[in-house]
Amino acid sequence: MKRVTPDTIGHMPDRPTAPPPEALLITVAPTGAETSKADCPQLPTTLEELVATARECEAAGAAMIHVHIRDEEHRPSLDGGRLRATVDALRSETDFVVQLSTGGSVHDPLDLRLQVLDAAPDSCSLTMGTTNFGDDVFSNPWPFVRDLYRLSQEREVVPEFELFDLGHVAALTRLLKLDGLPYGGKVHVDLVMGVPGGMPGTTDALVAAVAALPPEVTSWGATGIGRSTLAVGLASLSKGGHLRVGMEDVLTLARGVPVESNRQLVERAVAMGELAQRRPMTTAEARVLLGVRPAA
Ligand code: KMH
Ligand code: ZN
Repeated sequence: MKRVTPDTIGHMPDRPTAPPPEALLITVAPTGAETSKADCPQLPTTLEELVATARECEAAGAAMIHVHIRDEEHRPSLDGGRLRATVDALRSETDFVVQLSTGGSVHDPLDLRLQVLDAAPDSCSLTMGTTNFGDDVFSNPWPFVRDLYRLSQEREVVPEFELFDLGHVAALTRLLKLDGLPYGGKVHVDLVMGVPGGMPGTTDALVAAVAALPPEVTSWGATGIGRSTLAVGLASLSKGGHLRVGMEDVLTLARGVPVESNRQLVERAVAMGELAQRRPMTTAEARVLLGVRPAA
């Protein structure tokens, strides 16, 4: 066995350590399922565009990527082969924690949404209840939530609990009581605020949601849809939370100023974090925070 001396310590492989409180997890959600390529040609919809965006965003300071994929016609897709190819490409081209959306689009059937885990991502989104979503309904019946959760435990995929409403906080409390902790033992939550039909993207709503989180929650972040992005981001930072940004959630930098690339949104999140004396978390730190396996 190798003896550990002060001389050898510097040469030992890095041990994963818990990130310090000032480390800020920035998640980028670059594509989503709601915006069409025709309306927004700069939206990354092909695998090549997604990988290029991912590399830029990782270099800018993001540590996790929340992925929705598209088909050849740029329409939302849950195709298993494409999902696996996407996970493989992101793993080989970046160090990102790769999170696949199980929410898909509002038109995706529940059975296909469960099959997303076949692509073996590091993490998956898991929404805690049904929500009105503009004129549509984002369907997440309780038995589906439990099936997806138990499947994530079985497959060793770390869920990120997406909470669109205060009722979803109560549902998370109930789920953890019934089915125990996620794979990896950590409980990470993302408050998705400002969806028409969900909780508003305000500081007051964020404070109420954070106050109601169950004690098992080990980390949380927030994202504000559309115009609420800045209010929610600043509120999250001031409460010690993390940030999700990206073209899934917002398409303008200011009134009438379109987002040209996801990198711009990550850079703005880094700048907001700097003001709050929070530095971007590394991908290795994010893995420890979330309970995801170290990169291969
Ligand atoms: N596209 C929305 C209907 C998720 O990724 O898990 C659902 C969504 C949430 O984006
Ligand atoms: Zn999503």
